[in-house]
Amino acid sequence: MTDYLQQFSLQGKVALVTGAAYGIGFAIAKAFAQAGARIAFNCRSQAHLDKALADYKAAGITARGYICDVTDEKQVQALVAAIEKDLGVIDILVNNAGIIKRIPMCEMQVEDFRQVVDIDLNAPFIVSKAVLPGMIKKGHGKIINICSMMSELGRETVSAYAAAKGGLKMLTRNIASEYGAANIQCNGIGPGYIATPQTAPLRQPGNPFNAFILAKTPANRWGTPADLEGPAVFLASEASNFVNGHILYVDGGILAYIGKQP
Ligand code: NAP
Ligand code: GCO
Repeated sequence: MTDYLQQFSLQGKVALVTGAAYGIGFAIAKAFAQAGARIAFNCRSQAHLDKALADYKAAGITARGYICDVTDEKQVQALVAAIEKDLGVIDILVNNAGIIKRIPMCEMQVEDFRQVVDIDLNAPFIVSKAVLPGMIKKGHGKIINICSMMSELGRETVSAYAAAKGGLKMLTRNIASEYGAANIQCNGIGPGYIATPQTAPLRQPGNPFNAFILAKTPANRWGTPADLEGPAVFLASEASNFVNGHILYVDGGILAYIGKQP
């Protein structure tokens, strides 16, 4: 009997996970390594990079780290060239790097709006455009865009983030449409509310948002980065070769639930 689980293996693959110094990206990159992939990651801060390399090493993972701002096309092109030289042509890209600014729209400066859209939407375009030629030449590729609940829902103070993540959902579908014939699958992961530095302000003791999210989540808990590892390995592996343009929500059921009665 063939080894059924082999279809989930990432053995021999080169994966780039952007913004994987910590948080969700770190967990996904770690899972990819444990599934056999060679890992490249980037971030903007040397201090974050140095700590991340130590953290990957502590997890038994040899990851290649690079300083690169994903909004800068020349830096991204140099990043992809360096990874191809160090590890080989990129088979798997996870557009994970992202920021959020929680400001009421009428108080938000346009520069703040532009920065969120630049990192959360324009950068996935830039990085995907940089890796697609290698994937096309190789005859296969996987692109995974980290979307959000805000790809489907709005809420106060996150107008820029919701606009960007809504756009990222449609960029995902368009890459799937345009490059499916080249055997490239582009899908999204839509995490629910995950305990990372990005959501730390929402989880401060006494912040009513914490109870709010627990009431909106059937699982009645915040997600952890580890909850995203299996879904990410699935979408990066041959097991998902006929899954294309799909946003896989990993949210504990938030999108299915009206919320716990007070
Ligand atoms: P995080 O803890 O804030 O980590 C963000 C990562 O992105 C960091 O490594 C950061 O490193 C990097 N980064 C930010 N801007 C960058 C840029 N311009 N160029 C390169 N790297 C950059 O965030 P997270 O919670 O892990 O979230 C990761 C992704 O999941 C984001 O796209 C986020 O929108 C999405 N998401 C998060 C949640 C959640 O509840 N946490 C839910 C749904 C979706 P440097 O600052 O050192 O550059
Ligand atoms: C917020 C949160 C969310 C999460 C995530 C939910 O302020 O509402 O930061 O946006 O980060 O995107 O899926």
